[in-house]
Amino acid sequence: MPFSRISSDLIGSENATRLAALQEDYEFLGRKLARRGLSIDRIKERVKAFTVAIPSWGVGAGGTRFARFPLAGEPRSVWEKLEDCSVVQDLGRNTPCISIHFPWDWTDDLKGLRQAAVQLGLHFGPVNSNTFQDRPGADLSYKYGSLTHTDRHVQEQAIAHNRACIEGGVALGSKALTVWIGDGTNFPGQQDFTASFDRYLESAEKIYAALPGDWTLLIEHKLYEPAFYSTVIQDWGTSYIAATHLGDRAKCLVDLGHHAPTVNIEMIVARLARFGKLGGFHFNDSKYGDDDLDAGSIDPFRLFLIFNELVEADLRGSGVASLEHMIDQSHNVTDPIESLLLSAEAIAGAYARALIVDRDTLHGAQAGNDVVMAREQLRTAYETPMGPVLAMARYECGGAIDPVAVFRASGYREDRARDRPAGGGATSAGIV
Ligand code: PSV
Ligand code: MN
Repeated sequence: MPFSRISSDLIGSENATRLAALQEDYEFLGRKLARRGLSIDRIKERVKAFTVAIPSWGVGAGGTRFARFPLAGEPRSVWEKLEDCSVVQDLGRNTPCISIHFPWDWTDDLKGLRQAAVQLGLHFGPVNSNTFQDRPGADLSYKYGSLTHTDRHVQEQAIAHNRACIEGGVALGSKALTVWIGDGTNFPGQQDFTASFDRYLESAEKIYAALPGDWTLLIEHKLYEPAFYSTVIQDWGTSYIAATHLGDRAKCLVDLGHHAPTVNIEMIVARLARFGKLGGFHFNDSKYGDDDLDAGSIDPFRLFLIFNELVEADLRGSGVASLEHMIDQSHNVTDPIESLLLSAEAIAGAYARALIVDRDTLHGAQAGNDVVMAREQLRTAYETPMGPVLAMARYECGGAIDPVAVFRASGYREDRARDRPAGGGATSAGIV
């Protein structure tokens, strides 16, 4: 399929109108950071090396359990999703990786899909399996569970699907499988908590055994939904137990929306990292539950505190450098491309701020119980506007200084609304 791209000429001409201002802001910030003993160029290089994966399902319009409002020009196939992902990458330059979801994105031409991705400067990250929905025509239903179902045949069907995801992922060059199950109960007494977790472990062992040697199994926990009374893999403790039970290549994936509203997620991150079980993230933001809002849009400070723990873990040598960073959002009322650009920027921005925390002063203040001074180190870093570093990193990598402005100027969405007429068949439930 011939792909539409944002022209580099447009990016160049739009950048030309903003470059002088960016240089001025970058130099000013550089002087400010230098007074704190920090090299802005060094931080910029670390930002350039940071990437976050885009969820294939995130480029289509999302929805709620009440409705989904389609977006004119949204992708209708995995190929068109790839096309939109390449726009995000071409403009933002920190999202070269796509996290795919099977069977939503299934195609018989996985080889062609991989080649197309390479042609667009993209590659595939963790594969997400889906046993939370019934597949049309499937023999058995997941209504009462999948990997933890009381019927061994349903369990086997769910295991086989995960094995197929691994095979598909191998064809795409992926190196990880993310397993999130919707299994749980709606009523007290509906299931035996212990027996259902035992069934999970039994199923997960079989999936783990099918992993290629260089693959990681990412276990994603979630407090509630679609089950409303109990969830089998409901929290990080359960996820940690499962990952420990399975082996070294099983790790925990933290989706920021999968916790009760006041839970201290940054502390969970510190714990998992300390014991080598942190595998990656699904970034998003929320106010009430698993809202799947844009990362950093509601509580950017929490995002910063999470990255602060990651930088600490990195300094301790906890092996967090190779984490799978992914976005998992549902864009119900925004253009997904714009949301993804801004989310990826917010995530990279949280990382950049975490990099400029004065660690020596912080650690000294912690050791001496100087509460105010410790707190001040985080606040000072958090309140430093790192926008010029992010924009300069993007610019130097060939991206747009102002990605959303260039996206709007390109007319990409209007063009896709014309050449992607609606009704071409959705490739996901749409409500994610
Ligand atoms: C579940 O809420 C989840 O976070 C899992 O990652 C799914 O795979 C994804 O959302 C898409 O529905
Ligand atoms: Mn998720």
